Amino acid sequence: MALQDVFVPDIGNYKNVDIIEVLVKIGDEIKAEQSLISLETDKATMEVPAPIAGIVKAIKVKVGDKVSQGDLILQVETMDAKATATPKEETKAEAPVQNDTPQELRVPDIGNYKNVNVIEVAIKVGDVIKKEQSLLTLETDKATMEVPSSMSGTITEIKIKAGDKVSQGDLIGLIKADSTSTTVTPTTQKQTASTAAPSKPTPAIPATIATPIINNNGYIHAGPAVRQFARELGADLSRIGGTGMKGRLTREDVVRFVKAELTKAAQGGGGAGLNLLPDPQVDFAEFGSVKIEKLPRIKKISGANLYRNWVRIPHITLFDEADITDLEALRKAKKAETEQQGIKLTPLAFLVKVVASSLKEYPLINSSLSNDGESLVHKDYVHVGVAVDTPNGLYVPVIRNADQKGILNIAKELSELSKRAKEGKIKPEEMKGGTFTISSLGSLGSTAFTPIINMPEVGILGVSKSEIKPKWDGAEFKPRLMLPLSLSLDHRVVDGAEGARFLTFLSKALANLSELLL
Ligand code: CAO
Repeated sequence: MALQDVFVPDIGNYKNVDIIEVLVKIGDEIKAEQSLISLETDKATMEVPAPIAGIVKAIKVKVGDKVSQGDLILQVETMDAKATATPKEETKAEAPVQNDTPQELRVPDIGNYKNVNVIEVAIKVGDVIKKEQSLLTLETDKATMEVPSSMSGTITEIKIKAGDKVSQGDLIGLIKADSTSTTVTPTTQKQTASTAAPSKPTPAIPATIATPIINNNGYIHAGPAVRQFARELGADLSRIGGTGMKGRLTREDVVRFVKAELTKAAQGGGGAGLNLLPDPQVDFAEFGSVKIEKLPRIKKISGANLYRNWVRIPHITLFDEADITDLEALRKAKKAETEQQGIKLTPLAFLVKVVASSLKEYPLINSSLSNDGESLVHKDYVHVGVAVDTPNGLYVPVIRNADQKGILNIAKELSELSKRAKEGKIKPEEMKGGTFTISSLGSLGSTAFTPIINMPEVGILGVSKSEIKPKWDGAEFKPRLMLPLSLSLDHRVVDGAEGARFLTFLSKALANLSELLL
């Protein structure tokens, strides 16, 4: 390990360039290529990446300093020497053009890059924008660049969408230039955004929230590293107020914003606005001796999923009993024979088959909500997940195309999958792609329960222990084996009436299995 000086590299012809952000602090462990400082000239914003990996031992510059090539930035205790990196550059557009008729906005000189990914289009038709306001964000494997507008005016047409690839000179859109607007400096973007779109004023900053949450109305002043960091955390930059030099968004702003959101969520607030009381903080040892045991990993993962599913999905649960007297007679008749083939034939295999066939009749219950919640995704396949209780927690392996398989094949697959799940040998891909889940507590007991839907599925069938009950056949009471069913549905997708029709169909199909099989 050695202490190594890191200098400002070749930054073109620029001299005495403003440092607008210092992205590391003493003690940080940095990687080669990680951004160290952001520089801003009147033409471009650049980030200076680390030429080597190591630990930051001293920082020789601060925000507001002016630097040129060769100036000392910081000292790093090296761990791994890497090739020298070149600065990343956010290129800005060329000189303004003003005209009364719509003008073309084109991709300016973006260095040697070609076919660069458009990751964000920051404008829409009708937007009134200011010169230097960001139009697009481009991303190469080396840098993220913002393309600012070369003039003020009203956007009349957009020719590019996120996901497109662009090169210098490509048409971004058309703008009706605003002849009355004057040049706006690129660094006053918050002011720019609010004056540019007076119909959408920037909301007041709530005094109670540590991180100002604002709507930037388009132009977000943040460097590539901060954008990348925010993307990794899923933080929406347009909701974060920049506290850096000239209103620039810093890494700390993102961290503060995410912390504030997490705190709100933990307190039951957050987007859901539940405004719950905080959890009770109980010292259990006060009431007797206790032992503390860490939750197993799978329990933590499935717990977080169950919690989200319970809170986010409006569940409706319907209960019914299916007469499985004939089904059980058939199962018992076949049991010895199938055992010789090494197959354990339990009621669950019949259930998987009958549920899969019923889902073909009621495809809504086999559907999912699209990610944006605006559409339904209908699936042509039926993959049934089965909840398996294991010493490590709950696993849900999936039986694919269960509607097309015979009961014996399903029984074989089921015992093989549940055996491997219980041994912790199930693969993640064997638990993906389910369209509906069955959770059977039949071998264990219980008369009914409220199963939690496995998002993004919209239904789950809970099965409890079958029991012989007296059933009136119109002339006399007969002993019938009744199987309790508990069907939970996502009420956003399936109404109770459709759910009841599905459950009745399923119960009848279980009672008249021979009809279904024929
Ligand atoms: N009613 C009465 N008996 C039942 C039954 C039911 N609904 N379902 C199964 N049984 C019987 C079986 O017939 C078998 O008896 P025989 O050996 O006499 O035939 C016995 O119970 C044991 O069955 P099994 O558990 O070996 O097999 P299975 O196919 O019923 O279940 C599996 C497999 C993997 C689903 C089960 O082992 C399991 O893990 N269940 C728990 C699921 C769970 O925890 N769900 C979550 C609930 S919410 O947290």
